[in-house]
Amino acid sequence: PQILPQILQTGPYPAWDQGPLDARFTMHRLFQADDRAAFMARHGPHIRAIATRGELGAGAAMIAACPQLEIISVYGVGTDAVDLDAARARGIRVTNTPDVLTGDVADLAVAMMLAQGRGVTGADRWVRDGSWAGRGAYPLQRRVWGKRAGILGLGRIGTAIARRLQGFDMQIAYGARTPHDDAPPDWQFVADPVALAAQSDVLFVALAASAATRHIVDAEVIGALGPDGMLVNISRAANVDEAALLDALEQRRLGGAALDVFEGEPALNPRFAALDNVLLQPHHGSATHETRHAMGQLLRDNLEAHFAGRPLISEVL
Ligand code: 8YV
Repeated sequence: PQILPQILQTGPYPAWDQGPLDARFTMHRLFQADDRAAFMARHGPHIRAIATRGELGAGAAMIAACPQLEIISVYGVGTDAVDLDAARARGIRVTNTPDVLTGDVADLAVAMMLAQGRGVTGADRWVRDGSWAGRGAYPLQRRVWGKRAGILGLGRIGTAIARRLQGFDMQIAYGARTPHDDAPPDWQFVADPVALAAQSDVLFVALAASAATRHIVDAEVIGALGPDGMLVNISRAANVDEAALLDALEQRRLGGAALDVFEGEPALNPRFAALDNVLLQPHHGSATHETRHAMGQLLRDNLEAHFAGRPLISEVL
């Protein structure tokens, strides 16, 4: 019988992905193992690929436990949880799922801005709990359209957010390492995150997370955004100093925040739940049927391409 490539699977996939993976590869489900160390000791030596998810990744220890490892295929665009240096040092290839999720993540970022800005979830509760009939009109909110947006990170997702915001007649400024020559001329480049925050009503964090971007949104940036400003994070929690953010929200030094990502998620710092000036979302920027099907397909297509000796489709390393 044919010996199928052995793949380490770090987390669950939907049935429509698991079926085709099981048919084509021998999948070793680490997340179902009672004793993970024993599981790795038994299967690690035979593993040729790791199929992982953006937030679970493959750290140095996992990579070291797989001496035959050839490729890490990430179900997600963010590869911050993969030890890229360790992979690079051993010539291990890494793929992700860019492009297919860009529009959905940008949609959610804009939805979060609108929901937080106009009090959409509070207004829903107001209707449901009878407050509308009992207490009268919902409190007035702040206008969103026409305001000044700052986009930290003008990659695929940041650009898709900015294009959507143009439809709300918002002024666009962006923070990046260098100006983007292909950006529309009316999108202003602001190198310093503090300066960007100071001139923004809404600051979007759309940066790929790395050691270099850790806590790039710090107390100073949050202070510059100010009591009328809103922070929207659809990237990674590590890009924001969460303790400084909680302090500012509690002390009303920041107007509001809309967050799809949290330190230690899915567990949440309990201070968040007590706040009425923050919108909380369960890391679901890419979570539509359409996009998740496309992400699973791309993950498999990269693995298939690798084992067939064809060029990878979306290669990080
Ligand atoms: C997750 C993401 O990967 O693309 C990313 O970087 O964070 C998400 O798409 C997704 O939740 C699957 O785990």
